[in-house]
Amino acid sequence: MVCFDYFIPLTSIGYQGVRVDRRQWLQGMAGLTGLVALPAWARSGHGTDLRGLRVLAGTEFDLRVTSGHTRIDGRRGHTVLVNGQLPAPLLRWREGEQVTLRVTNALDEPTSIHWHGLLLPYRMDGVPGVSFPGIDPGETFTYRFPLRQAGTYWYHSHSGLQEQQGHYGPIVIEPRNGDAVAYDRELVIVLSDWSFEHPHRIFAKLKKMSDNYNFQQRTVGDFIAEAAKRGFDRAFANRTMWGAMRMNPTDIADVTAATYTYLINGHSPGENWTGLFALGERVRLRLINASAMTIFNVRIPGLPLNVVQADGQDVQPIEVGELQIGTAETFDVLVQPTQDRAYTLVAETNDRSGFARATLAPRMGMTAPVPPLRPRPTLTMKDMAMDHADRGHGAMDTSGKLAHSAVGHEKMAHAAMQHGAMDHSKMHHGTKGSEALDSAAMAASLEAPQRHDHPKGPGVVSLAMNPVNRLHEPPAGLEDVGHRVLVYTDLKSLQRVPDPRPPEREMELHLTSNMERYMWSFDGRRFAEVREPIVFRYGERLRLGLVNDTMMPHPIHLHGMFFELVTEAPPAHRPRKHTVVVKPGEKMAVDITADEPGEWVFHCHLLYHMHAGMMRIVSVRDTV
Ligand SMILES: [Cu+2]
Repeated sequence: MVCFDYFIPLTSIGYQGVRVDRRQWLQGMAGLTGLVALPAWARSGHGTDLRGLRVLAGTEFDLRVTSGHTRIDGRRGHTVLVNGQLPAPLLRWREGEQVTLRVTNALDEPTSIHWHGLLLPYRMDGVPGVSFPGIDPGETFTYRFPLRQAGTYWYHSHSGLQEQQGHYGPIVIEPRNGDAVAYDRELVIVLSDWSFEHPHRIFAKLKKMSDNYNFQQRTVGDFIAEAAKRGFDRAFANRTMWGAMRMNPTDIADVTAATYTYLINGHSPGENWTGLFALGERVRLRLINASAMTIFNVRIPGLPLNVVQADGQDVQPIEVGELQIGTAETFDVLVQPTQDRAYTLVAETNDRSGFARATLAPRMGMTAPVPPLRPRPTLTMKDMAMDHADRGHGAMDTSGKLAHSAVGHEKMAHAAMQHGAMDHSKMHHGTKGSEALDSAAMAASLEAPQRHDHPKGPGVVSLAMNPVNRLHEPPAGLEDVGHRVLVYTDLKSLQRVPDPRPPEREMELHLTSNMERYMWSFDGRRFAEVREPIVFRYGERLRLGLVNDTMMPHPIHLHGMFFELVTEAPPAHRPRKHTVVVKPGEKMAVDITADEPGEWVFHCHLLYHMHAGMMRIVSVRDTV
């Protein structure tokens, strides 16, 4: 289904409402070489600075990385810019072409660009020290690679913490053989998190006190409310349990609205970036989460979201009222506004400390109500992989017995959580015969216990005792929102995946942490402590198990290759992704075809988790 009535919404001043036929536009682009600047696609209520999306199209590009200042909500902040833009320019490419990008570093520190989600020779992947040396100040590095795929992607610095300061931009690659999705207009929506604090300062604060930015600790008032709802005993038991484990059930996000302003296309909620539509149009929103640390829940009150693509890959359309977009993920959704009114796109952070906001409207200057932040979610026993019952909503609500048992076995929980020394056999003995052993737990205890063969030590404070697959569960806080929420098991590849073979080999990797010391790692070892890479044999089909021993969700990203989420979907139609959010206490698996030789990084896409050590090298080679 090829859609030729597509047009480019040139909504900047002087171009508003101009329709451009897609073929004309593409022909126009084909004739241009070098740097092509089109008018911004978008504008904000404030207009005129360096923010918003500027499009660069063609096959040759010059990108210049500079440091600068920009005003957000009237306050001046220090930024890292590409061609003077925040976000970096929207790169518009065409599948099958070869692109050349000369990236010049005008910073006084090294920089780099990583092309997130793109299949390319590893020397072009842009990770300093792994795939290339990085780009020193004053130097130009030329990236050159063929475009072997289509879809929505993005790019960002892989040097230091530059990404937090604005060094990220969107990529749209037009399919060579027509789009599977028919639409009339597209709007690219880049979500990000901005801080006036320097990222090194944020990191230093997190090291000192990991819940530094958590201003949402529970209060006496919360306790009274909980006691009124569930009874004093259960409320008290719940408190005591969390206290005994020295953990905080409101610890959903490390960095919050206490320091962040959440941006859409570089604009704060108050600046209200606005995208235009004409009534009845099918509008394709290309949602990109380019934030450093933030997972967003996205909805447009009054408009269902028809999800058509995930991480650049077409999926069988699925209509939802809301979706969660993890850091570094992309989702394309179709919406079709039929009323002559404005709609608010609200991207609430998963801890509900703040939100990003934009407006879709038939005319500039219109607004719609912004829904208030919903109550924040709290962690459950399931997030600690301690809930044996397959609960529907909120472990504590349906398994009070477990709460009591955890309190009763305070020492055990304390030992396991604080020192990480306790192994599973002990854990199972500890609970056996206690009043906590309900039938579900009994069933669980008959299964093989979760193995933890990795080193433990100070970097491993918690072990997932009974991790479960949670791909079918809505993310925390979206269990009871009254509309359908996208879950990973909803995603089914539209096209057949290139390699649906069953895996020949399995391996398992644990996501580990000591949150209090802000240590994040894989298998208990930080990146700096690991010499040897994870080896994939070239051409092999591999199942990689991911066990989240921590109480936070981690968006896990593999460079250079897609993987398929192992779901109930037929193997040929499992979703192909470059990034997957692994929930707390979750055990899940992805299948990988190791057909891209070279050295690739594999890491958590929460910037400060990666920086703290949650990263590994994957080496795809002929010999092991
Ligand atoms: Cu992480």
